Formats: sequence, C-alpha cells, structure tokens
Amino acid sequence: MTSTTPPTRVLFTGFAPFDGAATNPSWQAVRTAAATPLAGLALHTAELPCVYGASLTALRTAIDETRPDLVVAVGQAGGRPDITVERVALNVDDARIPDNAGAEPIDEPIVPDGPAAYLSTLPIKACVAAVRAAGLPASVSNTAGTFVCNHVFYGLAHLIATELPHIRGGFVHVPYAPEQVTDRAQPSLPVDAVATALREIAATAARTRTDLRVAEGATH
Ligand code: PCA
Repeated sequence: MTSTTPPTRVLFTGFAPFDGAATNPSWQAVRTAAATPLAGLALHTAELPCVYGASLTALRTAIDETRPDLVVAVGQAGGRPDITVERVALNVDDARIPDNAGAEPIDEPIVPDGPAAYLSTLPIKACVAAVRAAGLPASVSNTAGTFVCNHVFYGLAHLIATELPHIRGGFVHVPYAPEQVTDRAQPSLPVDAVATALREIAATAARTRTDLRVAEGATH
C-alpha cells in the first residue's frame, strides 16, 4: 500500500490596479506563478480590490473557497528595487492616496482593540534566501506601509490568530514591472521574474517550519 502526502494548498492573492494605473504587477505575477504546476503544492489565486474593508471580505471568501494551508498575499510597492518579504503588519489605516472606492482613512484601527501589530507567520528569512538563490533580488521589509496592502496583511494575520490557526500567511511587496516605468527612472522587475520569486517563496514556506537565524534587520 502506498501513502501519498496531500499537497500543501497555497492561496496567492494579488491586487487590482490602483492610483490610476492600468495594471498591477502583483496580480499579473500571481497569475503567472500559479499557471504552471509546482510539485507538492496546489496553487490557487484570488484578485483583491484595492479597497479598505472590501479587500478583506474578498480575502475571506477566497480562503473559504480554497481552504489554503498557506496564504501569500502580494502587492505592488512602486519604487522598491527588490522583492520584499514583509515582517510586520500594523493595526492602522492611514491613506496618502484614496483607495479605489475613494476612502482616505486617517489613523483608524483595522481591528478596534486588536493588537498593535502582528508578525508574519511565513519563514521570511528562508523565503528571502530562496529568492536570492534563484538569482533574484530580495530583502526583509519592516513596514508594509499603512495603505491597503498593510490592511490585508493585518486582516490576514488577525484571521489566522483568532480563527484559522492552522493557516500560515504573510505578505510580499513587489516592484513595478518595466512597462510601468518606461518614462520614469524607477526600479522594476519583469513579471516573469517576480512570478519565479513567488513560486520560490511558496515552496520554501511549505517545507520550512523554523525560520533561518540570520541577520536581515535594518539600522533605520
Ligand atoms: N499596493 C498597495 C495597495 C495595492 C497594491 O498593490 C499597497 O502597497 O498598499
């Protein structure tokens, strides 16, 4: 008799375009990442609206539909030069630009009476190491901002902490795609490269329970 290990179920989320952009490389990369099978993993995707509140409703629906073991939420961080694996989600919405529904909350808690912050439950340093080993630039980030990406990261972490402790999850910010910055001196990474990085992150998170103990901190 043979026994087979069930695949690790992975939900990748990406975002709709925002701030007047035509595309969002987070969703393009997530779709590309999930388009080819990956040994031992069952890959699922969901596109989230770039809207406070509604993004978390959509995330919850996607989790209920796909029943993931791992959630890798992804968003665009225009201006960053590398793939950044986020360490911490803050319990605050503070918008510098309106979301896609026109909301601009200032210093509002995401979960009133929730903890000030949650840490990622992904092995962030092992994920960074795996992306680098694939020949792509990556680092740990200590802030996901205070816009919709941080909102989704905090909401995901709160769900895991309060209701779904069998899930591990975190957030990854990705640079602009080259076609978004042809007229600007801004760093970018091709969507296919970002997709490769996301596949490395999912595979690494699936097999890594204890994170690497290596310094990836920042002095400022
Ligand atoms: N990036 C934004 C929201 C959606 C996205 O892709 C952010 O970093 O908050």
